[in-house]
Amino acid sequence: MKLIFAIINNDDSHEVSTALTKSGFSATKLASTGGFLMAGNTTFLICTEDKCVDEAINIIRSRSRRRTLSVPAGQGRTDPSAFPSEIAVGGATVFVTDVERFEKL
Ligand code: 2BA
Repeated sequence: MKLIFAIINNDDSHEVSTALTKSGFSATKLASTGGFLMAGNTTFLICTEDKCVDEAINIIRSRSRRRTLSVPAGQGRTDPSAFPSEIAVGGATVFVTDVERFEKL
């Protein structure tokens, strides 16, 4: 079993969620905040069989758009003078980890 963490733009979250559910995946959505921009995003937790990981990631990839955001000077934790006025965010940021034990009690 694997656990997929997928950090998704809030604007894509509903579509990702619907597509995963339609394909039979169980997912938990957590409200999260990016450490750099301090803007809201959605973190999906998806526990699934090893053989299904690529299918889940393909669903996420196809529903997560890359966006260019204008960022006001001073936003984000860097030197404001070095901060770009535009920044590319997403599609999704995905981590996959092993699950030692999975039970529903
Ligand atoms: P944020 O941390 O708010 O980052 C938003 C975007 O700002 C990032 O987009 C990236 O383009 C830029 N960025 C982040 N940290 C930066 C830095 N130290 N210097 C310059 N630019 C920086 P994405 O890479 O697409 O990330 C979108 C969101 O995914 C992040 O929101 C964060 O919530 C999560 N994320 C990305 N990489 C991560 C990682 N290695 N570990 C944990 N969460 C991560």
